[in-house]
Amino acid sequence: MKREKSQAFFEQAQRSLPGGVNSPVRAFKAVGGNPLFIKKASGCTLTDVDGNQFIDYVLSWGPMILGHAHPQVIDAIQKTAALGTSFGAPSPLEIHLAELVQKFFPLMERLRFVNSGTEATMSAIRLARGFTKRNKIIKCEGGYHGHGDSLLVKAGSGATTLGVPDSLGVPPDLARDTITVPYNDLHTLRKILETEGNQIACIIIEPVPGNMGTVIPKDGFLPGLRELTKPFGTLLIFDEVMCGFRASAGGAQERYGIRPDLTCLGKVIGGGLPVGAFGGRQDIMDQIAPLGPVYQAGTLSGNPIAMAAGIQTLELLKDSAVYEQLEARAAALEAGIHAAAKRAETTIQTNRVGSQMTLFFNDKPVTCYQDALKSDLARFARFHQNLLENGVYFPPSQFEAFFLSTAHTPDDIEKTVEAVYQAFKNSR
Ligand code: KE4
Repeated sequence: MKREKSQAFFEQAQRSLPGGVNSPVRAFKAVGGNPLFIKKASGCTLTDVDGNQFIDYVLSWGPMILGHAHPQVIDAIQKTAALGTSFGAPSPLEIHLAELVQKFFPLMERLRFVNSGTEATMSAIRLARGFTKRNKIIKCEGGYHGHGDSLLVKAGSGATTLGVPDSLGVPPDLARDTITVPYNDLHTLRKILETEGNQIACIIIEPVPGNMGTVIPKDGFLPGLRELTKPFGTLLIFDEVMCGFRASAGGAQERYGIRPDLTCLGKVIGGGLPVGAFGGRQDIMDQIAPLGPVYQAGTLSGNPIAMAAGIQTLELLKDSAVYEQLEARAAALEAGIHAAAKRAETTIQTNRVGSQMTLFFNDKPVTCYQDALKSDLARFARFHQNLLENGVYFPPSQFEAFFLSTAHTPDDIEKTVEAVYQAFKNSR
């Protein structure tokens, strides 16, 4: 595979951008080799600057659920941009997207748009602290909620990938207020709440984690979590930035029938443009400025072009046939991966919820962060590089999820399964 142009861009990029990238996990550090620089994308295909084409399962880390450069989304962006790119004042587009989001997430009685998932979770925990007048928060080890200081404690995703789950620069006094528990472990959670529950503002959780790789909630875990928090007045925040629109159209809260107090969204709601959102119970959200004393703001929040991309994306996701197709394609890919593993006499695990999935090089089922850490990272690296050579683009980390879009065809799935089989064989 030719990589000269990507190599040249990577060398040039490192002279202005730390590590040559604008987000660490893109640097390919965990899988070796250097990142590919992308020229264009359409449907489920990425084309890099050397002209190599790949079937894409990163999909910009989730947002591109309709595939890249969907004609109706591009048209909405172009038409809106021609009317002005940013007003710094409210526009009807913000109401339109907010009301659309509420159709998928009706528990978000009030919501606020921001520009990233990080801003959404950072704002949500400040709100929880302001509403409860408590400082401590609980998160799961291996959970990733963006790079807000309080949340970079035993964080997953790129933080684990690069071996910095507890980032330098986070004041120890702040980190001390973040308690971590294992995912899928109600016993530990119960013990902590029983001893200090009345000091804990919130639990923030990926109800279906994707940042330790995808992990499936054990029966009873999410309902138990909800019930455990109530007596202590600890708020339950579902970070559905990734699993929203992936676990189901209404995310994990719809799939598992759980009523969180607050929800954070991102990725899909921007249709590939920078949008995040946090929202939930009106009595809590009314504490947000300008109504209440919890401050939160943003120059480009509710940006008209981003709103237009999100509106068009969610309008198209209202069609139930979309989710029937996503489920069928994701199930076919998962089955194909297991068939390829059997053929290649390779032991793997897969965890899939809806159109979000992870393939683990692991002898045992992965039910939490500690399980995920036992995966064979060297084998994953060789597998990933081999897949690339065979024209398939998986996330460059064992601690990430990959995704399906409505643009992936049965033929793409078939090609992917063959590439996976070759990569199993050649990565031994
Ligand atoms: P952003 O600030 O990256 O938009 O969202 C942060 C975030 C919050 N919550 C969850 C559950 C998330 O998965 C994320 C971001 N996901 C990572 C990929 N695992 C983004 C990719 C990256 O960091 O470059």
